[in-house]
Amino acid sequence: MKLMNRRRRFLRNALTAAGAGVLAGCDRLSQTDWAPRVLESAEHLTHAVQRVVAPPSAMAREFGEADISPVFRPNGSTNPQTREYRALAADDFRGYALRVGGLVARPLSLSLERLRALPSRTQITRHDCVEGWSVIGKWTGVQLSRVLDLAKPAQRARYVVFRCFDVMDDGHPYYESIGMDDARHPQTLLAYGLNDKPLPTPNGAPLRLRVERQLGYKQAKYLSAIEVVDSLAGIGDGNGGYWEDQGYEWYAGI
Ligand SMILES: Nc1nc2c(c(=O)[nH]1)N[C@H]1C(S)=C(S)[C@@H](COP(=O)(O)O)O[C@H]1N2
Ligand SMILES: [Mo]
Repeated sequence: MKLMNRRRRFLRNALTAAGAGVLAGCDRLSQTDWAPRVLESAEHLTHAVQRVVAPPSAMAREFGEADISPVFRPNGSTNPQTREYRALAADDFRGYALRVGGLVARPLSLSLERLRALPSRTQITRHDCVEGWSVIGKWTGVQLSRVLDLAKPAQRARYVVFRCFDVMDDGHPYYESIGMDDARHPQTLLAYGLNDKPLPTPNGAPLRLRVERQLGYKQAKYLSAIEVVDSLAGIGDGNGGYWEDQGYEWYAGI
C-alpha cells in the first residue's frame, strides 16, 4: 500500500507539473477543474486494488492493555471555539445530541445518554497519522452500524458524512465521509470513551469517529451530525473531506 501511495503522489505531482506547464497563463480555476477529474480515476482504481488485497470485512489489528500509549497525542483541532461547541462544553455536553439524517427512513437525535445505553464495543487499536507518527489507544463507543440500523438508510445510500463542530484556519468546517462497507464494519465506532475515561476535549469530545483501517485524518472528532448520502458532490468541495478537499486521498487505507 505504501508503494501505491508513493505512485499516486508521483502521479499527482506529475499532473500538477504538467498542469502548470500546459495551462501557464490560464487561471488556477481551470487547472483545478481539470486535475481532479484525471486523478479521480486513479483514486478509484487504487480503492479497488485495496479491496482485493484487504476485503471490506478484514479486521484491523487489536492490541493489549500493555500496548496503550501513555498519552494519546492530539492533532489538528484540539479545542474548538465555535459558539455552539463552547456552550455545549460549558454544560458538560448535557445538551448534546448527535443528529442523524439524510437518506434515512428515521432521522434521529441521539443524546450521549442514549448513545451510551446502546450496546458498546471496546477496542485497542493503533492510530496512524499521515504525518508519520502512531499512538495506541483504547476506544469505547457504539458501532456505527447499530445507529444506522436505527435510522434505516435508503437502498441507494452510499456514504456516511460526518459533520464536526470545529472550523479550520481557512474558515471551512472539518468534515469527513466513508463508504457503506466501512460504515458497517464491526470496528467502526462512534466513540465516547478513550482509555476508560470520557473522551477528552483534545481528542474530540464528546463523540468522534473511529474507522480503524484508515489514516488519522479520517477519524473525525467533535461530531455534530452524520448524514447518509448517495453522492459526495456538493458537500464541501466535493472530495469527501476537509483534507480530501486539499488533495489527500479519500480512501486512506493503511
Ligand atoms: N474535527 C476534526 N477531526 C479531526 C481533525 C481535526 O482537525 N478536526 N484532525 C484529524 C487528524 S489529522 C488526526 S491525526 C486525528 C487526531 O486525533 P487525536 O487528536 O485524537 O490524536 O484527528 C483527525 N480528526
Ligand atoms: Mo493526522
